[in-house]
Amino acid sequence: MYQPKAEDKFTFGLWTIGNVGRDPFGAPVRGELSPAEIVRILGEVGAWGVNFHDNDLVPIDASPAEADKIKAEFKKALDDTGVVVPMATTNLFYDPVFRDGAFTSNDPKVRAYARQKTMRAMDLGAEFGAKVYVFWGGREGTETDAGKSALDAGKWFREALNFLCEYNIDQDYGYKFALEAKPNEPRGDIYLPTTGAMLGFITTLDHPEMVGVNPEVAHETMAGLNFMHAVAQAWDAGKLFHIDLNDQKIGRYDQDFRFGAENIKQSFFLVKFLEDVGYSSSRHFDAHAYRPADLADVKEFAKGCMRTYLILKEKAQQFKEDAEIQELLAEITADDGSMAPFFGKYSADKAKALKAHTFDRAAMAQRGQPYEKLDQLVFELLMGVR
Ligand code: GLT
Ligand code: MN
Ligand code: MN
Repeated sequence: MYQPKAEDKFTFGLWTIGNVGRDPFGAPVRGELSPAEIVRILGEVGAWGVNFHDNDLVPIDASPAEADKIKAEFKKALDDTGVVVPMATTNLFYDPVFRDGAFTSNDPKVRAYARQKTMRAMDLGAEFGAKVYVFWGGREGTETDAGKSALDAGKWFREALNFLCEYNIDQDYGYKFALEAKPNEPRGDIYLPTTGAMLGFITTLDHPEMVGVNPEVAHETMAGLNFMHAVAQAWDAGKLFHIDLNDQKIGRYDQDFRFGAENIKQSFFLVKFLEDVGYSSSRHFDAHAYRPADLADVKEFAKGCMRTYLILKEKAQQFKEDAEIQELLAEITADDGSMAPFFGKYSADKAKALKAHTFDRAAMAQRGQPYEKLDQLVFELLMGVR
């Protein structure tokens, strides 16, 4: 039971399984794994896919011969295990050149270099069949607003994305771009800090149909927001191209914990949402093992992410089949149809009729909702006592 299958589309980044446990206060605690080794681990634990930044696969200073060797080994591991590459992205944050951002750096040379690096990374992703291309602007922000115009930064970011959309068309790569928001870290403030901000920004692009979002649990939660609500808005807009699943305590640094490690109920509502609407793109775990973990425990971390998702998926099914829960829901959402003439599209007659209608406000205000009872039932369902 709870064995991952290909149709679950569970994916991990090279940087997640390969995370060496470095943090701002401490050196790596785990050894480096080659991309091919990571693919074999993913095959072993039953994941469907692997995603990468350009430099997770090919180090930034690799010679062409070194790059060819790494790519050949990676390709062999993919072929041996059946692991696929659904998503690729660019590392526009690690190298010192990006100290003041990439597409929004004040230095035009850096802005141009960021475009060049991204086009090359798109080539690399396409070579391995990636169809989703993620943009996480980790360094696109400021510590002080004294020296950078937020308006210019927005224009530069828009122009870069427009340029790269055209490159996508030119090369016939068929990528869907997925913008990933984060409120802060590593910058003091990152531009377009929420999924909602990204959704608004997308409508200003030349090819809005090509661009969607990649919301991450940890990032909305850092800002104290309800992640599932952001996901629902993205879904409603037809923009949920990818999702980064992990977990996080509110208000902390970006913890990227194992999916479901922190907030079981929120994770349940998220899985329930994704399953109810029929989300069918990658379920990507952008998480890493706790720093004390060794390699054996890293594998437990990866298995745990997928197993938790599948357990919560089963709970979502139980929620649907639970008679008492469904009865309560029917009561909560009851509709006798008497208001139907006032809903739907506007017409002058409808407006006139609604204005003339008499509501018994006091009686309406008397009606409570049994959310306490329902929520307790959800809790008991999740605890396995129903
Ligand atoms: C980095 C970041 C993630 C992004 C990755 C894609 S890199 O690990 O913390 O949230 O999704 O660039
Ligand atoms: Mn994160
Ligand atoms: Mn992420």
